[in-house]
Amino acid sequence: MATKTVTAEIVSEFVKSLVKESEKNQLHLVDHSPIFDEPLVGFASGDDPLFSQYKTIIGDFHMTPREVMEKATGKNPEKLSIVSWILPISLCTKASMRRESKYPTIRWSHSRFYGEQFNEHLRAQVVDFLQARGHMAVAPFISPFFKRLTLSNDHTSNWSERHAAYAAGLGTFSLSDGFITPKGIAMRCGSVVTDLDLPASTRPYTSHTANCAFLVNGSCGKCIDRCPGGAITEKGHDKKKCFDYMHTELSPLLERYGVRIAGCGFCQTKVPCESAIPTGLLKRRTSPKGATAA
Ligand code: B12
Repeated sequence: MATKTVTAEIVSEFVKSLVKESEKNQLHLVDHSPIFDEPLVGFASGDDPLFSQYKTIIGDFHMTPREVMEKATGKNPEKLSIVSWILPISLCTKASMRRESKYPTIRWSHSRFYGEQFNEHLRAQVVDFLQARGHMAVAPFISPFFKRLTLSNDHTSNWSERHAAYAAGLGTFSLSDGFITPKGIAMRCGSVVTDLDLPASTRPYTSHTANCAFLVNGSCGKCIDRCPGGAITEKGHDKKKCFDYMHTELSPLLERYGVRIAGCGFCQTKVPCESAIPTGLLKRRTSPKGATAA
């Protein structure tokens, strides 16, 4: 039974205050500056039909919020909501990447490695915050049933944080597969499923690729040249090439930077969508080229 009314604003403020105040959100082996800037927070209904559509778009293995809650608690509450957040990479880290073209900087790699540790902490803290107030809450990504899957050429999972963020009105996909938000594509994201009845955020787009200037009107495509692994073409993003580049070419960085995964991030920096939706390019009257991201 809920003991206190928890509103969307309270949840949003909780996420923002942790990002602002947590020592875990720091590049503690570089200069103690924040890994992430102020987050965006959005909400979706757990019964949004999009989540059933993801079974076709992604695969039958992708869990709906009801399946997540049922699997984690054995219960099927009347209401379900998703809290989703976007953690924009700091300006200083993005600036460091703009000067590079082959190897990510230590700031980027530590933002990938320690930033995801902070993101996991944030998921756990949001779950604790909601449970302490009498609500059910589950963070799929840090649950024992979360799975990454490698299916022939496809790298996927049974809970896609970006598809949750799409449902919560926070952005759309791009030619590189990256997720373009009002604070840009250079970000990490996370989510929690809860039995709270939170008002769903508006989705200010009509297609899942509406923020990508290449896919809308062919006026961009900068991520194609930025990708050091040749994984992005006019046809889209080759996940195997992307994975292989990160895990072979970039492996010497692991020891040098003291991380277990270095990330990459060239498709997310020095591109027009790096820190914002590229509205100027989206308004251009050119015709769409190449792939649809479907
Ligand atoms: C597996 C994985 C990978 C794989 C595959 C990535 C991929 N595109 O799926 C590999 C190893 C290649 C990879 C690479 C990277 N990753 Co990664 N990865 C994941 C992981 C663990 C699962 C992704 C997943 O489930 N994908 C599901 C598939 C289906 O997604 P998709 O193929 O991109 O989806 C397409 C279709 O669904 C399509 N679509 C078609 N029709 C429709 C219709 C509708 C309505 C909708 C909504 C969509 C849709 O749209 C999408 C784009 O084409 C997530 C964490 C998580 N649990 O979400 C992180 C995650 C995706 N990775 C992330 C990052 C940052 C990276 C890297 C930049 C590395 C780095 N850290 O430096 C690179 C490049 C990412 C990229 N360009 O996509 C971030 C995303 C950041 C962003 N801005 O988008 C995530 C979300 C981690 C996080 N917690 O923030 N990653």
